[in-house]
Parts: sequence; C-alpha cells; structure tokens
Amino acid sequence: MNSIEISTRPFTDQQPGTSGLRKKVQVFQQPHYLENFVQSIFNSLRHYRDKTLVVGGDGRYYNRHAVQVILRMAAANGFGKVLVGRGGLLSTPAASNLIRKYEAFGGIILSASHNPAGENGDFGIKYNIDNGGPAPEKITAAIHAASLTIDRYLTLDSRDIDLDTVGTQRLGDMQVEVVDAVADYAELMQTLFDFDRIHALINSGLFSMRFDAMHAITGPYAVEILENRLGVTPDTLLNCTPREDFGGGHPDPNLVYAKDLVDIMFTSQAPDFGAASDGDGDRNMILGRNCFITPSDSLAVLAANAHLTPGYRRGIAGIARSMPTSQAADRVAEKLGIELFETPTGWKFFGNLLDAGRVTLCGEESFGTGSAHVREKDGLWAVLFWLNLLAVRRESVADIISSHWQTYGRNYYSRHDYEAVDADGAGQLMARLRELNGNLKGKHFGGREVAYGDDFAYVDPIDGSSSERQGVRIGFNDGSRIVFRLSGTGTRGATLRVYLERYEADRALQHLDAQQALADLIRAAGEIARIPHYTGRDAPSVIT
Ligand code: G16
Repeated sequence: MNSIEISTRPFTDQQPGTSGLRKKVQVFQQPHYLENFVQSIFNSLRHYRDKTLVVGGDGRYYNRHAVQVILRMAAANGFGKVLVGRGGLLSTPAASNLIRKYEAFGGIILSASHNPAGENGDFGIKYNIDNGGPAPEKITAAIHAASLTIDRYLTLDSRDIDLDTVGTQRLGDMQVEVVDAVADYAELMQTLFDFDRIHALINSGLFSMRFDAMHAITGPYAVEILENRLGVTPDTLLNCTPREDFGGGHPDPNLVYAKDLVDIMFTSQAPDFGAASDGDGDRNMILGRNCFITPSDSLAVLAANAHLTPGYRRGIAGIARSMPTSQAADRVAEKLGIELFETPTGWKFFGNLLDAGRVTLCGEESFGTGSAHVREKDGLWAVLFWLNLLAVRRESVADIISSHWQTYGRNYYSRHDYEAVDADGAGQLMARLRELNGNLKGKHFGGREVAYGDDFAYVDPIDGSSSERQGVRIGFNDGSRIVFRLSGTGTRGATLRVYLERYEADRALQHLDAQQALADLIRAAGEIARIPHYTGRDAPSVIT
C-alpha cells in the first residue's frame, strides 16, 4: 500500500508544555491539526525506519480516532511495528513499561492527564523516548520547530484497525499488535512489592480500603491487581469503569476533585486506607482515616521505608524532586547519606538521573511519585508501595506519618492555585516578581526576613543542558519559602501556582492544620505578588 502525501500549513500554537501538547478537543478537531503534530514528531526523529512504536491513551474522547490516525501515519512514515493497547488504551506508566520491556523506539501517549474530557473537554498528545520517559526539552523544541515549517504529512488510505482484539494485523507494510498491557504492568508490580504480604493484610479482617479510579484509565489495572490478585472485594473499587468523559468529573486525585473518596475517608467509620489516581494513571493521592498525606510527605515516607519492600530492599541510590516539592525528602536523603536532586517541574527532568542510576525514587508535589521501574510517575505503584508498608508495619497511616515527622520534623506544605486567570495579568505578575526578587533580600514580611530571591535555573548534571526561568523562589531566614510559577499544563488562560512551605521541628507543633500553620506565609505571598491586583481573584480556586 502506497503512502499518500497531504499538503498542509503550519499551526503556530503547537509548542509542547510541561507534558506534551494539551488543547481543547475542538482545537485538535481542526483539519490537519493532529496530523501536523504527529508528522512534526516524526520529522524531529531519526533512524526509526522498521522500528517499533508504542501507541495508546487514557481513553478520553477522541482517543480512538487519534489512535487510528497515528497508526496510518506511522505506517506511511516507515515504522515496522506498532504496539497498541487494547481498545487504544494505555495508562501512562503502562505505556512507559511497554516501551522499555519491548525495547521500542519510542511511544505516543494520548492524554491530557487529569484535565476534564469529553467533546468540550481537553485532549493531549506527547512523545516518549526509548527509555520510556517523556521526551527531553531538546526533542520537544525540535518538534515545535518542525511544526512551524511543516508543509505536508504522510498517511495511508486504509480501513480502520480492529483495536479490540488482541493479536497482530497488517497495515500497509507495518505490523500492528494489539496487546493486553494490564498483564505486563501487573507482572512488573509483582516483582517490586510483596503481594503475599499485602494479600494477607487485605484478607486479615482487620483492614479496609477504597480505591477510586475516577472513571479513568486505572480502572482495569485496579481490578486486575487489587481485586483479582490481592483479593479486595468489588465494593472497595470506586469508579473503575473508564468513560470517554471520565463520568463528567475532573480526574485529578486531590482533596477538591476526588470528593467521593474524600467524603468516605473523613468520617469516624472511614476505611483504614484510601487512594485515587488520575486520568492517565500516573498521579496518586494517599489518604488514611481522617488523614491526608501530602505528595511531598508521601515521597519522603516511601524513601525512608523503601527497604521494607522486595523491589527496593537493597536501598535506593538517590532521590529527585521537583523544585516546588517540599524539602521533606531532602531530610531523608541526608539521613540515608544519598544524593538529592532538585529539578524543574516536569517528569522529563528525572529521566537522565534515572538512566544514570543516580536516583531510584522521584516525586513531585503535583501528586506524582515514581521510581526507576519505569520513566513516568506511577499512580498504582505508589498505592501498592503504601500497601506494602502498611502490611509490614501494621500501623495506621496517621501513625506512620506522625512517627515520620517525629524523626525528621514536619515540612508544612500547601499549594494555592488560581486557575484560568487572565493570561496577560498572570504574565505581568510573574514579570514584576522577576524584577523584584533581586531586591527583596533583607526585607521583612509577616515577621520573616527574606534570605534570597531568584528564578530557578537548572543544569542537568548528566548532559549539561540548562533550563532557565523555572519559577520564582523567595526564601526566608527560617528556611521557609514561597515559590511562584505558571502552570504548563492548563488549556484556558493561565494558572498561577503558589507553593508554600515551612519547617517545624517541635513535635508539639506538628499537628496543626496546614493552612493555619502557613497563614503568615500565605499573607506574605499575597502581599509580595499583589495577587488580587493581577488576577482579579481574592482567593485561590484550588488548595492542596
Ligand atoms: C504534568 C507533569 C508533571 C508536572 C505536572 C504539573 O503532570 O508530568 O511533571 O508536575 O504536569 O505541571 P504544571 O504545574 O506545569 O501544571 P500530568 O500528570 O499532568 O502529566
């Protein structure tokens, strides 16, 4: 079957953000829009002829159509084989696993993560490289550059592939193998965690839990692992049937959007453990009875207890966290005598460190934790890690976090989001902060003195590449800090994120409400950045 060449013209808005290209579905539905971006990916790659590509997505509206488009274009561009998840579905960590396990050239993942889905929702697409991780900036920059000069793309005039039957089909000269990625992923988890011990805990009669897949991709993975292999009862699993519109919800596992689960976990009769994951299965939220574990604390607890699991029994090489993530993990790294890396926001910045064996665990405040087992953050992995700790320690989630704070001190932490604000106003706010921050040293806010103000820049210790303007940091003389940055994943206006952190060593003061404990810093942030003036908002839309 001969490939056909379609003439096209560039779109000027195809610059990948924190994690690929995310836009409203209607934007992707413009003629040639998706095809242009896919061809731009291929145009920025070399030596992929006859190689294998992994393709799949989180099942949101437009997923199936996009998979068919990509299959035709992959065949026309000379790939030898595509591995595609059954139904066109792959969670992000499962896609990363497939790329690694089958030594694929790379993968295309269709997802806008936790962003709402449906005809009026969001869609997204990103490219992952052969280590299974998100493409680094030099590749995303090349894709963007290619998107600005594209004048044609290649496709086939062919029927749709049957995506629902596991097995191999042909598309032109290319093989398409529809795979059951759930089994591959479950096997990987079984090599890392003590399934017998978790099974014993779950079936002890002394333990109860809930897992909320938020009508998104992790449903089938949770059923296979938690129900079929670990023995939870079906009523333990909430919203585990994936829907194209995620049931009309916002599958972001945090205290605001995972409301069904939060309502269950904050009562006197609550289960012992609760967890949720997001649209594409890479984020997680961990809860105990009446207890929320911040993602930053979760990373620190996992690092401190990793030796209790089979997969990390021999210890961890190092830890990496994104800059705005709290410094709780730094204290664990120090005690363990291992390296700690502070990277810009975005999982892509962990890839080199993981590949070089410098770090084993990574985490971000944005509800992401993961390890060297794949090159993406991994929601169910974090849930199983916690279950393994609970099975070994036989303590409550609240007791585990309290004793962690007693040992290491508590990093009070919160993120305030001002979502979908006017982009110009948000840009001006950041520009003013950048001008100001060099002159803030020595000034006082809320009883604290500013020790430094800067705009975070990062030099990758492995390949020397540098990334500038990654967030304005204002640090105080007591070690507390405020970070301001604009989200790179939103699709409407701009989203201002304000990250607040303060350390508390005094055990008697470690059980305050975080908003109360951070009240001075919250006020200082508003004052320094003049948030109401630039955003027109006097309160954040989401607090996590
Ligand atoms: C993506 C990235 C994460 C990042 C998060 C938030 O997550 O993979 O590394 O922390 O976005 O980014 P921002 O603050 O720029 O919105 P996901 O789960 O959306 O793919």
